[in-house]
Amino acid sequence: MSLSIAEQAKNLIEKSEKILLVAHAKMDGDTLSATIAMHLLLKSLGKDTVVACADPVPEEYSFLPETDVMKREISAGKDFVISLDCSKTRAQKLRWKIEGEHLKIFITPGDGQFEKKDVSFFEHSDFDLIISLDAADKKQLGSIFEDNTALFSRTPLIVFDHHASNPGFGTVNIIDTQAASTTEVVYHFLETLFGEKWEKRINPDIATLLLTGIITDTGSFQNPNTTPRSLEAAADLVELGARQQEIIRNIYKTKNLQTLKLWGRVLSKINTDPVHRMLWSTVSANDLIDTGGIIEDTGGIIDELLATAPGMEMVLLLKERKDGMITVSVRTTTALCDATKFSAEFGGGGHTQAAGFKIRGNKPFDVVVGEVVSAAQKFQSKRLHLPSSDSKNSGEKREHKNNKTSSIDIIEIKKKNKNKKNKEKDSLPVQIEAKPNTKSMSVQLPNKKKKKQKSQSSRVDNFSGMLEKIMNADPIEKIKNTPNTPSSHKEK
Ligand SMILES: [Mn+2]
Repeated sequence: MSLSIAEQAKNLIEKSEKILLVAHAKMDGDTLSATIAMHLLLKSLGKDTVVACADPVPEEYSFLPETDVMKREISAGKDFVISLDCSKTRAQKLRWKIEGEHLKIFITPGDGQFEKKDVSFFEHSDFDLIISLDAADKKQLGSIFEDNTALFSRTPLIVFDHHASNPGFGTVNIIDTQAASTTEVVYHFLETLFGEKWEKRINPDIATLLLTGIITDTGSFQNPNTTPRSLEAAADLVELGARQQEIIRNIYKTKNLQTLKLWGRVLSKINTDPVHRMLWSTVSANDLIDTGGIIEDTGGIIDELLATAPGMEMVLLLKERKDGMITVSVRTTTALCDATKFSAEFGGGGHTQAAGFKIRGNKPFDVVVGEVVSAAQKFQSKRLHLPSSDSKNSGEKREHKNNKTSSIDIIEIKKKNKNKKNKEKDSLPVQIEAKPNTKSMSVQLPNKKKKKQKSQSSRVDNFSGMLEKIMNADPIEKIKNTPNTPSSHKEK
């Protein structure tokens, strides 16, 4: 971040009174905490702020301070202001009426008389400045941008972001692609904003918010975007009073029943292709309906898939939204496998090891899944210099994933740390391990149909009682026995 750009942003903030702060739609921990932290920081400078996001605050983040300031829509308009100088004459009474096409305003003086020269006019825009946090382009701001395009075109915009695909859509762009999160970008900006004693401006609430973005965007420091600089920032924030345990407890250790069911469903649908070193799973609209989960619940699943992907380079999670839009999250375990390059084939973007794209769902979800997986296989074939016939075959076989899966053997699901007491059983420490030499791995969660395997799945005893109960009640079983099986479940 060049100092001059940061200085420009500081100047814009200093001369603005009313500032609109916008988080990107489908809010995540980073955009939410960056936006609320900025709100608190600007409030401490005496600024009037409005904080908005097209989508609601996900439940797991409701523990964060001041999340109730977040508005779903804003009222932006250009007011015409009539100003009356009352320094010589006091205004006692004000009334107005509309006569024909005219609005007439009557001001009764307390004493003396008003003159023409006491009246002046000006336009008052709702906002002097807009600040976008963690959005890679304007479209990601969703309805906040779409419903207020005029406001966006007439108001200066500061963009804080860390996405490499960000074209710099602001008047001033503070985009640091090396930062793990937008909160990290904001953190590094504070020295410019507040000067020498900047650390004094960070109270425990602001520190907690800034740390939340770093923790959620690095998957709790597990993702490859974790850098010495982000670790350093995190350490500083803890020193400044960030409540790290509260963040971990609320985001990673609290999952409601629906979320657990949904995660179980997604983890049970893992497909692997060791030849192309890739792993993928899907969340269909039916998965959401059947489990009662919401699309926001799937946020951390991709990280869970990454953690369960030994030897895999590319991890895909394909989600079918209710409106038919299909979103694809792409993660890679090595920078050699560029997730942005693959996502760009579908018009998406992001970071080298964490990117994504969207597909308008004109085709059935299964077909799109097949096409994306096939494209990923081709991408990997080319990169790994695999014989071309190989990718062709895999591509053709893709619609029969199960045929390709040589065996369904492993099902080792256990608590990450079984010695820990039940305290942690609300967390989702699902670990799925592949047996060595297993060519393909498909994970089956235990259910009644698999009762014969009970002795084998007695390993599941390691699992917390709660999760076991949930899995026994997993609606997958019911669906399997229903004649009208939704197509998205047939792939099992
Ligand atoms: Mn982010």
